[in-house]
Amino acid sequence: MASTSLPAPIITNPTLPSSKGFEQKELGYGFSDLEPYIDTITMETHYGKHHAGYVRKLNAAIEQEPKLSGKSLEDLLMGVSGLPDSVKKAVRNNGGGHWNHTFYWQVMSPDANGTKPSDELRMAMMETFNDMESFQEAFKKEALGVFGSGWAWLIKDKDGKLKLTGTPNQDNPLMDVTEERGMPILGIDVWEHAYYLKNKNMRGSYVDSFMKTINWEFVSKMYAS
Ligand code: MN3
Repeated sequence: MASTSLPAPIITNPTLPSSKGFEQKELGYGFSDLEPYIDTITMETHYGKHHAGYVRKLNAAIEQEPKLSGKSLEDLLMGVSGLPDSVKKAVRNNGGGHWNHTFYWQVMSPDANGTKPSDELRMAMMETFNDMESFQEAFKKEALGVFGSGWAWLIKDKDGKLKLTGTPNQDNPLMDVTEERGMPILGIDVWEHAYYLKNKNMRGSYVDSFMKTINWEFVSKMYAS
């Protein structure tokens, strides 16, 4: 049975809709800036078509249930099991899609090289994974283990412990329909649309490339929040 309690820690910067509904944040870097790790066409399509589509469909669902308007995206996701049946599935899929992609674009950075986990995060990672190499192996294994479309996450659970987990489709660990709940601090999209143009069916080579784009300053910030 899905738990109704909120995951702790609660997000400190909720994603609020404007008068026009939810909007995509600017990417913050160019479509070609993650080359050679993530290719330009994938970024362009992924941000401009896939992510934009989730936002459009999320807003269309909220319009059908005006009492949900004005709620933060995190509130909607943390209470998704209790939403009206008319919009539950649409909010789960498209609200999840909007949150997950907004997060994913920030995890990656063209300036990732040289960023490092904060001392606090490094200690927590050592405690859970022993060393960075073992973490990378475990993270890759989690990403490869997601069957079909979904995401792999590093989360901070309600006791502050780090954990790896995977979710199907656009689910994420904030949702009250998810088994392993917690605050995502790192996440990778393993839908084929995230890598197929460049890596074809080689998810592992995409995961290796993705690892080189991780902005550890962002991950550390999420861990501290
Ligand atoms: Mn995607």
